[in-house]
Amino acid sequence: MKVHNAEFIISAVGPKQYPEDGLPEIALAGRSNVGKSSLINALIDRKNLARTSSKPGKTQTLNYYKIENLFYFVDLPGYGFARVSKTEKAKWGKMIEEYLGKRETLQMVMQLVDLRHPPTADDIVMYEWLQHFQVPTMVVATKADKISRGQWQKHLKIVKDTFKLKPNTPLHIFSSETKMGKEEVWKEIESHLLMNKEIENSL
Ligand SMILES: Nc1nc2c(ncn2[C@@H]2O[C@H](COP(=O)(O)OP(=O)(O)OP(=O)(O)O)[C@@H](O)[C@H]2O)c(=O)[nH]1
Ligand SMILES: [Mg+2]
Repeated sequence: MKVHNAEFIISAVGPKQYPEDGLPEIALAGRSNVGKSSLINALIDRKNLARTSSKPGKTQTLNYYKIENLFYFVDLPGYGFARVSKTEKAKWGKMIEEYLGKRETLQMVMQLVDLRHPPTADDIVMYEWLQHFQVPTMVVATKADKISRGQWQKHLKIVKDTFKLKPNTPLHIFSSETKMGKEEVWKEIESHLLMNKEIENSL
């Protein structure tokens, strides 16, 4: 999908601030610094619409980006950042659970992992939680440019095995740096959005 219109809507801290227009939402989950905001920017061909940072844990809110007036990307705050207080962690948990567990317009979660490393304990908890609540999930293994092509399959297998990935969970390799995997990820998003009849004609 070639995106012509993408705009930042709101940094929400709770349900009262979520948009009310009923458009479908694709959320991005993953460890802090894994590349969630970078992936949004890569998909929509914008350098810095979704704010990225070299300081992990920067995104502490749910950031809504409206794409072509068709759907939202929701950039979720990253987890697993060690230097966050207990209170902050509890606040994060409540916010995420409230969103992932109750948001009716949520269509799919893109769970990001770093292709270089096996998914962490936090990653596994998140994946299992999503499966338990039957949230459609796709896994994106990113930062692929940081390892050589010959290593990709080996690392993908580690991701698959560590998650005990369900056969119906798509897994894609990606790089925000080289844009590798962009088409495949878009295809996956589009096929999820197509399940929503109202947008079928607009894509
Ligand atoms: N080489 C390479 N670097 C990447 C890639 N994706 C992200 N990065 C870098 O990783 C760092 C973190 O990226 P972000 O997109 O800000 O990560 P995030 O998941 O949004 O992090 P939080 O907002 O803290 O949760 C930045 O310095 C990015 O430039 C990638 O595919 N390849
Ligand atoms: Mg971010």
